[in-house]
Amino acid sequence: MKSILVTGGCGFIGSNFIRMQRELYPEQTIHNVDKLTYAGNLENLADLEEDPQYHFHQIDICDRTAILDLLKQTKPEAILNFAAESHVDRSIIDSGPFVQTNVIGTQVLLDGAREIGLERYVQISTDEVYGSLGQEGYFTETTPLAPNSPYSSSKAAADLLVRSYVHTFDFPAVITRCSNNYGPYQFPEKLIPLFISNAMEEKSLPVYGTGENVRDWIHVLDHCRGIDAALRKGKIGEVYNFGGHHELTNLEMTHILIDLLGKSRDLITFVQDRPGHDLRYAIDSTKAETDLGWSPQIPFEQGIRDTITWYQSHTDWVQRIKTGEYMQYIETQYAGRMKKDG
Ligand code: NAD
Ligand code: TDX
Repeated sequence: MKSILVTGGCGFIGSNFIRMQRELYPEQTIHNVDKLTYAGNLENLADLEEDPQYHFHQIDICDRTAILDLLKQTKPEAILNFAAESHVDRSIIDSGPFVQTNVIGTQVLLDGAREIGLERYVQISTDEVYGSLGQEGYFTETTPLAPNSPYSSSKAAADLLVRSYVHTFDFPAVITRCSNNYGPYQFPEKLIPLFISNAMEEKSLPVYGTGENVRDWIHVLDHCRGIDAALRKGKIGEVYNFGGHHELTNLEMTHILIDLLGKSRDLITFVQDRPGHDLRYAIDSTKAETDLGWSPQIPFEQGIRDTITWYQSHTDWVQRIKTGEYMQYIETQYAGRMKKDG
């Protein structure tokens, strides 16, 4: 492809995806559309600032006029929609921005894409749209949608909108649904970067409930490779699940981080549970493996060590985030939740 447009490219997964695209396809031009919310950080792609094939546009995907103008002006062959409000806990505090960006923003992109006759649209979705698993079983692409949080229901709404455009307008879209990502540039509100940076500062690690909830962890670059495969090899109208085949309880993950950092397990504090906390996510990615020739490549043991090393060597990046808005969020989210020390 000559030109692609990525939304949310200044966030965690989008910035890793753009960097990977520049390495894999040097001839390709990339337009990055990002509103720069609290989670968007120009520093994440500072290394591409001088790259003539990379163009940044500070635009809200909900701004219909600005999006349509940009699409007409740049005429990308594909759009990859990463832009979203992405943190479950924030969606519990206020679901407004989630409905706005995740649902309305997707609608604006779909309409704009139709107007310019786009060739390919990829909606970056999540395994959370399937709801929660018990101790057994896996999510497949045919698992019924049963989102439980305002975040996941806004993502499911967007998926259904995409599905309806495929069905009604023959719109050329695919949807990807991935499990929990970890890796460099993840905003330190999410479990892994929050716990790494807290532990590095000898601050407590707030484990929700009993820490028995299970997540299926995948390195962000494996997710990005899957999205690239879906973009180039995915069949229109199809959904592709990606997972890391690496399930851990939150407490197991916390112990791994503490041990690799050489810190004390006394830092763990069990706090009040997340309301509606999904018990377990686990992905069956057979379809992506069979149809896209994709499989995760980065062993968890290697990936998590590299991630810790990245945070240890990017303390400035973390410290620049840990100011005003961030500290206020941490106060709102964690003050008053303390249950008992463990
Ligand atoms: P993130 O919060 O790190 O980044 C989101 C980016 O979107 C930020 O750069 C932000 O500025 C931008 N953005 C937000 N609202 C916008 C708007 N209205 N207009 C333009 N830009 C806007 O999120 P992430 O973890 O990188 O997730 C990216 C996508 O992947 C999301 O759609 C998320 O649902 C999905 N996803 C994430 C995970 C995960 O584990 N993090 C797993 C599966 C799927
Ligand atoms: O302080 C914490 N304590 C804690 O116990 C935080 C921030 C999280 N947790 C738990 C909640 C979850 O069971 O850790 C687990 C992981 O939490 P998050 O990092 O917030 O991720 P999760 O809620 O699982 O959602 C993530 O994966 C799917 C992403 O944030 C979503 O964007 C993605 O769709």
